[in-house]
Amino acid sequence: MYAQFGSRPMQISVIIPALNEAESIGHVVRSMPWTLIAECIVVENGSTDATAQVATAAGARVVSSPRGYGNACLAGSLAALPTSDILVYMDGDGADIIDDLPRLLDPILANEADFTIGSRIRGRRQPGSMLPSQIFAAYFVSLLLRLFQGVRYTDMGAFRAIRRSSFTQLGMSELTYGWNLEMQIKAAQHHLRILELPVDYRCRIGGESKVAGNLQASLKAAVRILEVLFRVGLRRRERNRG
Ligand SMILES: Nc1nc2c(ncn2[C@@H]2O[C@H](COP(=O)(O)OP(=O)(O)OP(=O)(O)O)[C@@H](O)[C@H]2O)c(=O)[nH]1
Ligand SMILES: [Mg+2]
Repeated sequence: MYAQFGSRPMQISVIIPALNEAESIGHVVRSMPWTLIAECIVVENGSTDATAQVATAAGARVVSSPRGYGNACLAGSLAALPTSDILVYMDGDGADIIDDLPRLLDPILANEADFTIGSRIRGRRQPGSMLPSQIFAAYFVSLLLRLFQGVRYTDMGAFRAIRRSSFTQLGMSELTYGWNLEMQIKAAQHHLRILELPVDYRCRIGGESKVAGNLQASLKAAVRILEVLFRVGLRRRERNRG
């Protein structure tokens, strides 16, 4: 059913950045479709709770990285098995719905896309799972991306899958909460085949919000997102003008 890489089936690595997610990470890792994926990597950097131990006990490979969300995503990507063909990213708080994973993988496995991104805006959201400010940010950034990059996204959610060879092409460098957006902009700039698909979303199943529910962190994330939008987006546009 799935595409082959040479003579073998394509291999999938799931990468989960997790900071103080001991309450949820065990459930998230245990819910993985183990017959479909080759490995689940949990990237931890500075948790003060038992995130690493719980994740290991649930079957994940735990790696550590310097501080920061993008740093964790990058470290997880670099730690993926050398034989992995597709990298999947999702959150460790149980908000992403693992049943949506095949929907993100299928177009890549069928060689119809290089990058698939879940849109919570287009999916079904549990009430309260996204704050009004997050929904506004998703619409606002989508509008700017359409204007600056000519690409249509509706969200900047974490749940996504990318062909590993395409990921390598992007040269990801943003080590903060701007990581997700940088990937989206660079995917467009590198002319990847991008497919946005609806995914469902629920409230985190335990623990504390590191971003959306924390005013200071949200403001910092907003600044980083805007910075990435203008630094990565405008710079490449100017270069393209030659
Ligand atoms: N390793 C690592 N993980 C992080 C860091 N910051 C956030 N995360 C993880 O990134 C994911 C997203 O963070 P959340 O706190 O869920 O952010 P959010 O989804 O905007 O907020 P909620 O709506 O409350 O869930 C979670 O799995 C976090 O544990 C970090 O600095 N390092
Ligand atoms: Mg969350």
